[in-house]
Amino acid sequence: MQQNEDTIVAQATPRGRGGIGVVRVSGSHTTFIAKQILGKVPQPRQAEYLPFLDKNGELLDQGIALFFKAPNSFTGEDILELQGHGGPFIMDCLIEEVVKAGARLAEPGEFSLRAFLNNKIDLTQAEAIVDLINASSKEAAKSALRTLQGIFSKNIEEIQQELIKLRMYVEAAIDFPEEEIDFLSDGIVKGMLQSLIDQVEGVIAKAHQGSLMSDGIKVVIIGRPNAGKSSLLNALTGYEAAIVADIPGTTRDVLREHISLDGLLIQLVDTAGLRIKADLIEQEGIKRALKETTFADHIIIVVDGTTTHETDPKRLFPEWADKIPKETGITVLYNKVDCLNIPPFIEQKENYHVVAISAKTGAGLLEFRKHLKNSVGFSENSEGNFIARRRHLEALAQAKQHLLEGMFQLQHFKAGELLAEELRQAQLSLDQITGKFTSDDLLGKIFSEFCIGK
Ligand SMILES: Nc1nc2c(ncn2[C@@H]2O[C@H](COP(=O)(O)OP(=O)(O)OP(=O)(O)O)[C@@H](O)[C@H]2O)c(=O)[nH]1
Ligand SMILES: [Mg+2]
Repeated sequence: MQQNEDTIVAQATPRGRGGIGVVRVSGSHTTFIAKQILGKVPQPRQAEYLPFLDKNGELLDQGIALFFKAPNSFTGEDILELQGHGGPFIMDCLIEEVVKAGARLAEPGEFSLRAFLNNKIDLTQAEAIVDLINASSKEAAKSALRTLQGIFSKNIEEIQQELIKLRMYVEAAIDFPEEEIDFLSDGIVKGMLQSLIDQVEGVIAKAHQGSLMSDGIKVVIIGRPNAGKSSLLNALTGYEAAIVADIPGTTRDVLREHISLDGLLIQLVDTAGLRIKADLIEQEGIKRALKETTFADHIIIVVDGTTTHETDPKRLFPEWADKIPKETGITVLYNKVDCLNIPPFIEQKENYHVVAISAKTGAGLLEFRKHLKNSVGFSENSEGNFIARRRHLEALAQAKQHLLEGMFQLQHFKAGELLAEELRQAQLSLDQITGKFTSDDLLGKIFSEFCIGK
């Protein structure tokens, strides 16, 4: 375990006034700093009530000091926690003294980065810390905790163990060319490979749920002016987030709201109504609206049922519908059923759904919410899920792709060498998830998302 020469300090509690505020110090100068500020190094893991002193021995504050001796600490280094009174001024003075004693201010996520570099936690666990802190629902918090406990990593490691076994088997076959064909034809390799593919698919399903809770999805609402887009936004958020008026062209800017549907995190985007005749500002709004759709996971096209029976996106928006990426889900929201005297309904079409509701009265809204969850594959049962991110899903998808390619090489060409290479690549992809093999760039990106003091 490496004690970092460079000793870091940061406030671990949020800034502002509170009963207590915690300053955290980590690195090899920690004991020296403890002696400077407390006059002693506290017994490891024993809370001591001590005065906090400045350089001239004057009292700054007094509170609880906790010392964790390396390697038995969060970062794996010596850690000192000073729990003082939580006022911004006192906290700043305390941090200043720690800096004078030889520490420097920590970068965002630096404590967690050190924990990772010292093998205290792996990458999925480091990310789960952020997800737990940011969790906005019970389901998300539970899933983040499962990842933090290492359940996600354990799933990945189990797959890796089997992958290593299979690689050894295949490499052995290559080393004995006269027996290679037998080796590869005896069904064992195929069986092991298939089982690996099934396991990766299983983890992908659970990770997908998890990523819906941490990264969430982006849902963009578009349609003609006055169709009821802003009314829908308000109905889903439950408050008057957007101005609603019967004047076409009311919304000109892009409006964003975050909602959670039973743990599914959604960024909802309301946009300017699409029409040809628009003034300059509205034209800019329309341009922005269309730009939003290119990054959407799901698009809701709101149609005013009192003006048309048309629900086919291609006929509604011939100039634009073709540009929607194929993988983006589309729901046509047939709005204002209250004026049509028909009940709400859901109908599945070839590559989109039609959902009829009234954004004004709320009729059909419950079914629409359910439909939204279903259409992105979100299940309410979060048991066994772990929080995961898009980057994990991408790595898992890559691993699966290599395994499938390996299967192809095996079945069609009995190509042992190519199979071995695909297996090796699959392993590299999985290594990226836990951080065994991760570029510095990626590490920098991951830890910079943390806030200071974590
Ligand atoms: N009867 C009825 N009226 C609705 C419904 N939804 C919206 N409206 C009305 O339709 C008008 C336009 O609603 P908005 O939500 O502002 O429409 P919009 O699509 O955001 O319009 P722009 O921002 O101009 O593009 C308002 O007068 C709403 O009260 C509905 O389900 N039933
Ligand atoms: Mg609007």
